[in-house]
Amino acid sequence: MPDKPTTGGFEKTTGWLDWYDGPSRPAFRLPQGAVDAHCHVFGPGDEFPYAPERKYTPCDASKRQLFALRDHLGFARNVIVQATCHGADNRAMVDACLASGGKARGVATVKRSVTDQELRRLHAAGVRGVRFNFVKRLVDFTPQDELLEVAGRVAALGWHVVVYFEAADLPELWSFFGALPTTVVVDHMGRPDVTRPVDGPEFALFLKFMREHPAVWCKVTCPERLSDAGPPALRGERHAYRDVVPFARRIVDEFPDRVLWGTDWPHPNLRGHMPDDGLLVDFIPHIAPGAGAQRKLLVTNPMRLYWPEECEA
Ligand code: 0GY
Repeated sequence: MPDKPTTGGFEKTTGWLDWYDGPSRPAFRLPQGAVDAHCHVFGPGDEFPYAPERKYTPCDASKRQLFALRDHLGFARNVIVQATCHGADNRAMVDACLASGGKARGVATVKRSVTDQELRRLHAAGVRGVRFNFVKRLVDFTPQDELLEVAGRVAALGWHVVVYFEAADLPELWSFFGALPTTVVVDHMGRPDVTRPVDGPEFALFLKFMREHPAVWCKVTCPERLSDAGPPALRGERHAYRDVVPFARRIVDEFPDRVLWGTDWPHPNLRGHMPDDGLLVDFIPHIAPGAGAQRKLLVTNPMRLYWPEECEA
């Protein structure tokens, strides 16, 4: 079969920049049991409507398309993260987790008003974390006392908190993150400005943050969002997003037991270009050279966080 299609020919509806159809087959062979620990499902909108308060409208990206991509790239499992365009309505994510046959776990968005019964229902569906989003272009403000209360309730279920913020906002969020009573997972390396030096003060602050907080983990994800250099200029060159490599590699080298990786498919809210997910997988050996680091990044670490019952004590 040629490299495409991977999506089974399902109809796509556009409303935003469409995700990349027919991703290439990665040259890098993922280790057995690899987890795509950051991806989304969107809608379909007529079944799972988008939130009225959303800041963007994505193209539909269904669970079947996600599972087809998983198999095409060579992943065994997914962690499906609730995106802001679905607000605190977790139905599409939960539906995908339930349909995955145990191959997907989820990260939800919940409000202070969420009931204990609903939290238990989410847990039974496979949810193991909540996401707090501080990116101002994506969400309206939520008071920190409300977030702390939610964090306390989900920590009791053994869940963690995923946080998404811009690097410039780390200083003001530092003490709040430090006060969270459970594991904290930072999305996309805290969005460093990769045009600045990897040894510069901004990224040094992020490394210090991880050093001083052993419960903080990091997703070394989204080179396509962070890169200034962009995808490969030359056709056939598979080493994309070179300017992001030193940042991700620094984190993987120093914190090999606290890193996760994911595709971010279907790459919501992205301008400029849509990444080839096969090329994104080929980014991995550049940031995690060596089978040991790759195994931790792609298998051991996400399994510890999302399928701990399958890990040996
Ligand atoms: C991502 C990144 C983005 C969007 C969201 O929840 C979201 O809408 O996270 C972004 O726009 O940077 O991880 O999907």
